[in-house]
Amino acid sequence: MFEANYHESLVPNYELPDPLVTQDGAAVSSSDWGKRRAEILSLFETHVFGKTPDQPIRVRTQVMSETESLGGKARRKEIRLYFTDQDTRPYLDLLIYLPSSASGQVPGFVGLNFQGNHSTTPEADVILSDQWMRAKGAGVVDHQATQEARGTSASRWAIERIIDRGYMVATAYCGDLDPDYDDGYQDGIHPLFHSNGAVPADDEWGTIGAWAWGLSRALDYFETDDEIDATRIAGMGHSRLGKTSLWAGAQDERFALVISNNSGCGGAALSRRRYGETVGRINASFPHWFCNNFRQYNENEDACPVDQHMLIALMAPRPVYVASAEEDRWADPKGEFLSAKYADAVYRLLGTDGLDAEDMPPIESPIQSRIGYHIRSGGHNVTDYDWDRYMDFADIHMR
Ligand code: GTR
Repeated sequence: MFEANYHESLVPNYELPDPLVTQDGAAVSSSDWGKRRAEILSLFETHVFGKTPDQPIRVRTQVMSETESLGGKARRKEIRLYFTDQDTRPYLDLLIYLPSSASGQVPGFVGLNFQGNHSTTPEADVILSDQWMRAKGAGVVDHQATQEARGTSASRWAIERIIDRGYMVATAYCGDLDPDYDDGYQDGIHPLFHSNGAVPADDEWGTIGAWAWGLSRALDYFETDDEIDATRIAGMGHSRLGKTSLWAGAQDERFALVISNNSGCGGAALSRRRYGETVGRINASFPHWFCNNFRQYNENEDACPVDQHMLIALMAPRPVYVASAEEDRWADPKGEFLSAKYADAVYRLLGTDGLDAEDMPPIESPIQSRIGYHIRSGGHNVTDYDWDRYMDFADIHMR
């Protein structure tokens, strides 16, 4: 039986791979960073998340709705992205709120949600997802959303606060891309790339890879919408979807800013610390999230050629924000902080500031240098406090 370690004294000694030394042992200068970056990205593809196919998919869009919202402060749009020539699944429904006051193209935030777009807002006319839902409760019966599911995740989506600060916010249901269960990749978007029941190879993408692919398709859409400034988009995600926003931002440098909210193991937390959730445990509970090769590092973290500080470093020199919660020990807040800290050297090499902190800051004392970090009180969640800090950070680094 797995028992998580929550004692700092029982964190084993470990040595982290150096993002600034190549696999051949050569020191990396700023002019070599591009090459080293490609090497690290390829290591994450092969050993952690799996390669994303580069076969292009023609995406068709359909405006499903467009209306005033929030008492006229916002305009709301629902845009469906079809990935085949048929009007059938898989497709991705983007729910977009734009500030009415905006003149010109607006910057903003995009992130996937856990429970369907209808869960992020109480507005009764948003499309109620008929897609499979993992969670039980919160208006979900037999894995299907009911009307009672409307707004059940609204506290995690500070839509009105975001609009009030002049940003766009867009979200989509992760299950539109790949339902969150281990089905051998026979639904969602995987079959578009692996036909006739074929499965991804050991170094090819799993579910997180599919979700990250979808965030890039949202960005493709923003590039075609002249109300949105696609060059100033922050990719944001919580928990498994924070692992996803990091992986999307690592692969797709069009994301101007990347936010990891309580992303934990396989996200911002250092795997070698083996504090809270571990690689072995996550691969056992969620065998479909990462590539099969990642299982080689179950109880064998030191053998992995990367650790998660190198995922943060793949954002450099773009602004990146890592957020933890005090009671979220499963996600290892200190391990999340240390990833941010050990990515700092790459930012400095590239001539920007990195993380302006040696040690973990106290609760609710955000650091807003080019690498941002905060730990707030409370548990595993996304709160207004988190969103307010992300907007402060975006004001500094993306406006
Ligand atoms: C947990 C999982 C975490 C985290 C979380 C979530 O069960 O162990 O890695 O992703 O779910 O997504 O809320």
